[in-house]
Amino acid sequence: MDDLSELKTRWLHKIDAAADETALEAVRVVALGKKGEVSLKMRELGKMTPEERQVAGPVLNALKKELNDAIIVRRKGLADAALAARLATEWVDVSLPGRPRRAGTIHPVSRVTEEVTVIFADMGFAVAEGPQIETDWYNFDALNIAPEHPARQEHDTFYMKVPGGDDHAPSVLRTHTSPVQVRHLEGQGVPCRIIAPGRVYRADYDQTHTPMFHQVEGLAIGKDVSMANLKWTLEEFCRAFFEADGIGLRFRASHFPFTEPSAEVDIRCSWKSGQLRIGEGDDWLEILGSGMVHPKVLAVAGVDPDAWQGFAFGMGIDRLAMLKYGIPDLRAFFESDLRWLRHYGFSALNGPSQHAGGTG
Ligand code: 2NM
Repeated sequence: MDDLSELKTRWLHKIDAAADETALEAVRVVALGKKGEVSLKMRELGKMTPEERQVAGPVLNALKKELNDAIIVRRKGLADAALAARLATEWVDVSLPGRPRRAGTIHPVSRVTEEVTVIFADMGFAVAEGPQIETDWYNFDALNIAPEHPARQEHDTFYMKVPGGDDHAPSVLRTHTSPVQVRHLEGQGVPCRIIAPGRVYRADYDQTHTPMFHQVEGLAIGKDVSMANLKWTLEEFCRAFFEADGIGLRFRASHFPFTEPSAEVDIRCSWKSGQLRIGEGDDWLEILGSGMVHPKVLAVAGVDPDAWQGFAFGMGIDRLAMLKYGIPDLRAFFESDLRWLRHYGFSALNGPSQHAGGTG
């Protein structure tokens, strides 16, 4: 059995020399596989005498087992070494800071719309919406703005060409969100307490005007909703929005076709070294228009003006944003300049609905 001893030494050496698991498997196939060297030796047992076989059989079996065991040990060693090598090169430092990814920001108009919505929601106002392309009837006539009324020109209305023939009501881009409120009265009736925030359009462009801007209007109708309720509501709103308790407001008689009486509201402010401060000082800044809804407007919307009354108001969301957050040029609001958006934008993780806790 000397040749078996040589064979064993040779294969043990090859097993030891296998550089990786693939090489080791190749060695196993050539040594112990079906047509492997050891298997061929096993086959020779068949040609032996029983006596010879009784000696050679156990020796061959022992050899086969020894080589198999050596392969298992070697395989485990190679696998451990391979894992150790991967661990040494592929390790990840999970304590490293992540790659910075720039988060987007909430536009000041969106932010202020949310702030205003939250404040009025606390006072029981729901949000109403309507189309941005309106008929001139909803945008003007229903609001007591007659065809020859100068407001139609003052508003610098965008007229729309829409298919439908000559008897089709002219369409306009809404110049205010009041039509939303007329539609709401028609559809939902009274009593009501709503705000209508949204885009409005007027052909005007300079540092304080863009052809598209944002308004929020409010409407409260009840059996005995009064000018006093209007005054409290707007004072409460300004206190909450500008985060100043002793905020000074001035109600100045004015005129709108859709309200009677009408009042414009100024907020106290000061200009110190070019810095605008809201709420205190000796100057006044106009921030909104308001009044008691005109009986004609109620009647047109199907509400009996002898039984119901209420107030309405309107203000510019973009203008509120400029005042509260010190943004100088309205035009930049809609230029989508990323540096501007990053500078004046808000974190999405810091919404105004948590405003009870502070500045949001
Ligand atoms: C303003 C000023 C005063 C107003 C009126 C109505 C409606 F539809 F009820 F008649 N909505 N909004 C209104 C009143 C708007 O904006 C400066």
